[in-house]
Amino acid sequence: MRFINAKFIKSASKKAEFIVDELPQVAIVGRSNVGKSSLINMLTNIKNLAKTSSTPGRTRLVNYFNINNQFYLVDLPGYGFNKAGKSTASAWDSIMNDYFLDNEKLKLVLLLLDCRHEPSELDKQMADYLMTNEIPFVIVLTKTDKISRSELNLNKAKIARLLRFNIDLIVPSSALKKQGGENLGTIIEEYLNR
Ligand SMILES: Nc1nc2c(ncn2[C@@H]2O[C@H](COP(=O)(O)OP(=O)(O)O)[C@@H](O)[C@H]2O)c(=O)[nH]1
Ligand SMILES: [Mg+2]
Repeated sequence: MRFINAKFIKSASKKAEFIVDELPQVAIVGRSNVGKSSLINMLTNIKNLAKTSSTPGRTRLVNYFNINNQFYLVDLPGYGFNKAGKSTASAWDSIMNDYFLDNEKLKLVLLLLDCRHEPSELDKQMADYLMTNEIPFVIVLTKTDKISRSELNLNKAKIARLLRFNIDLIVPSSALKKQGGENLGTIIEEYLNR
């Protein structure tokens, strides 16, 4: 699938503002600064569709992008920060629970991890939460332009082992080099058609 027609629809700050309609949803989660907005911009090939930032954690918004009138790509708040932008020990934030639980339109979650680092406690909480709640997800490794191919392979295997996650469902990506988009398109299409 190519993301031919992408449009920002709205930001929601609470459950009452969430979009509930006939279109399925694919959500993106990960800690602040991992590269969520950059991935959206890469996938849609629109430079500033999602705002990127080097100062994490200020906004707690759920951002909806309509893709091809086929589904919503949903940018969730980066975890590890509360509403005031202070760091917290929990990935949890009521807006995330509200979004995830009983969301019949949610077909797939992309859990983003920086390819350079071991998953943090918060990343593990996030993966556990998705598994416990039987929410389908794949892991997307971001910023692969920052390490060598051999390092990437080592880190990928390590992340799979630490999170007990199928290594075949770990997708490397680089927004800078525009890599990984085709793979993700194929995976998203597959989950939308389930
Ligand atoms: N080198 C490199 N930098 C990236 C990549 N993706 C994101 N970044 C940078 O990482 C920072 C955070 O990115 P952003 O997309 O705003 O992360 P978000 O907070 O998860 O939405 C920005 O400075 C981006 O330019 C990538 O693939 N390669
Ligand atoms: Mg962002």
